[in-house]
Amino acid sequence: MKASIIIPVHNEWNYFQECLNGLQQQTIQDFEVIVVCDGCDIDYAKEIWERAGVRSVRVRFLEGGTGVAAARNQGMAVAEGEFLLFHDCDDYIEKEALELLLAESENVDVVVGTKKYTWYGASVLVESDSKLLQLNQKLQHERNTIEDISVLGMLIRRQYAEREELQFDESFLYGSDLPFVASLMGRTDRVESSPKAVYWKREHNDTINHPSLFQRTDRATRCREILRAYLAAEEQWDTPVLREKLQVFYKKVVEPFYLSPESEGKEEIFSLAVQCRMERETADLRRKGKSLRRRKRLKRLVSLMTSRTEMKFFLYRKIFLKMKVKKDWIVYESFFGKSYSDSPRYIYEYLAQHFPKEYKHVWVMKQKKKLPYGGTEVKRHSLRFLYYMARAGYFVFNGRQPLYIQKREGTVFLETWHGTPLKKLVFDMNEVTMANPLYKADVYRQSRDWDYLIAPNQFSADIFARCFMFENTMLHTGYPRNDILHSGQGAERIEEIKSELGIPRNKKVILYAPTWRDNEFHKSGGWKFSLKLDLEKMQQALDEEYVILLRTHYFVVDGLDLAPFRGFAYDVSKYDDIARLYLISDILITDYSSVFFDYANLKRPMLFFAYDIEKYRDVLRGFYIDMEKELPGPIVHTTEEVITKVQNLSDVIGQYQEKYNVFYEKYCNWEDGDSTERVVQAVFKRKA
Ligand code: C2G
Repeated sequence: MKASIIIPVHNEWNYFQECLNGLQQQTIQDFEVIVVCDGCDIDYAKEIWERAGVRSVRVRFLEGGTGVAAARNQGMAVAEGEFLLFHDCDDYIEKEALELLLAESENVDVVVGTKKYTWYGASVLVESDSKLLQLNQKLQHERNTIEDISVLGMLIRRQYAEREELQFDESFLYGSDLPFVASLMGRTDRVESSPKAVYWKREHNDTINHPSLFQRTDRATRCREILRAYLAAEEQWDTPVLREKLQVFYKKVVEPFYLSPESEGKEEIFSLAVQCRMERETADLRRKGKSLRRRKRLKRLVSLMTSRTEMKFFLYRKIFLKMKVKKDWIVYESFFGKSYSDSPRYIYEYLAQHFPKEYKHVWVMKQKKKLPYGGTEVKRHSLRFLYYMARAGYFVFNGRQPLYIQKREGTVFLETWHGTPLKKLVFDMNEVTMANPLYKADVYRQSRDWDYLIAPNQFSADIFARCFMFENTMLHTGYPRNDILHSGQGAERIEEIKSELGIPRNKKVILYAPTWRDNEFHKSGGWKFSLKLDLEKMQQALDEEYVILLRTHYFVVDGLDLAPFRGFAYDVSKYDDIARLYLISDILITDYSSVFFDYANLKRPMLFFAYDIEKYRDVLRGFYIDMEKELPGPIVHTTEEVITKVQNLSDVIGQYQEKYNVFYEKYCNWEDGDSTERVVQAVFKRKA
């Protein structure tokens, strides 16, 4: 048998299946697998193994081991393969990895492959575009310290390891790889490399529930372990590489640790650094420490005087947050200030109409706008924004607040959110393919501040509680934003909106409102959108009877050039409130946007132009519902299909009548035109 693959498992199942899939796909299957359960449920490990279907190889499950080092030693003790390969249970290897390593193994003791870091599973990296690959690359450049030296991705001749009695030092929590690799490399010249054999080391995107060992190790422990590991390693391996990488580690990790206010363990770390012959650097740091800190303070002072941003945040922290909270001030924000819309708008209008004198209303708005009822406007992140955010008694937001906001004791946060979830959210997401791989940890921090969260239906209430790990008050009220769909369908209102938009009154209206794609973003910020509907064909076929309104998602910054389709296609992306567009539309075309849950309140026909459904569902997000089964309208993939369905609308309506009724019952039955009132009564009790 060519190889023994040793996998310690420590109750961390998130990526284990993927790890086993990687093994199952190896182009050479002449290996055994030794799974060492380090305090984990061995039966569950066996179950996942069965599921992965790694049929052609022998597997053994061992119980015991405390810590990675002990588990690996245990695995080594029973290994029977000619070579050893250590593999963590949350990583995966490319399918030729073993074959490529073995190809270089004749007459050598160690074959070194390539270890790369990734935030994504194999399917995402293969399928997705260059953006994710760029993010991966960036991460690799950020590393390259001595911490990075590890046994992962190496093929080791078992006889050699046994002859040299190589063992992982079990006194380490985190740093046992370094001395092990040093002994391995220091005692033989018979080393080859196989750069194309790739081992993917996986970063965990859920640092709240499933942090990796690296992510949960604090800086003091990191410093202590790695310096101690260096001491053990330099005795074994005479190479300048160790020293160079130690210097990088010192600069990147030890120095910032020393300069940070965390105080525990600094002396111990300094004395370890001195033992590592970093006396000069340590003396420098000690000497400079005080002056460095003074200089840092001075620098802060200068930037306070010269930078408006610094000054703004200084005032926020030191002055505004110390002023009294005003119970009757309310700050509203909808889609990050991009529009005056959604549930915050309707809550505002209700409060302004019913309690005209009792509140001061402040709206976060990106562009200047004349607000009804005399609300005050502020720009997101501006000084005035910080002032009101420090003092308001209520926040009514439909999205996430900036991370720097500190909610005061006595402030009530009403989070309205902005849609019934179709696409998986936060802690329900498996892969995080958006620009920020640590999105889950950020949302977790933000949602700790939410006191109330509005659910449009029971389905959402269940999901929100789980996906946000939300434990405060869920409001089972329906969305205030949809009240207008029950009360505002009068012909007059429709005429009014049509003339506001300059659309002919004698034509029927198609509204096309797609969502955004997580991975299609610009480097400079904002998301991309490319129109896949062929407007020329649409115009030719439908111009007589219809006009089409195109509305991109609020994240999208790419403009639409509709000049050639004047009189037929209208760009309504900047129009404040989509609910008013629903009211004038005869058909909705969308994809994976939550807009269809709201539109269903009108019981009007819908088409789902889901040209990239496989990628969206299987790679980017994953869905909560089975689209094919539940949607109250047909899924179409081409412009031709869209046209045919529009031309045969009465057939579509007939075919989907039953599904529509079921859908309506499940997602719209809380919404009856009085959601706003219910929300206000629950949250603004003191006044209402
Ligand atoms: N929206 C819009 N125009 C679009 C798409 C969306 O005005 N072309 C508005 C709608 O009010 C919609 C909301 O933005 O309900 C959310 O948009 P989604 O496309 O569903 O996407 P996202 O912002 O990712 O929110 O639980 C809901 C999810 O969070 C989805």
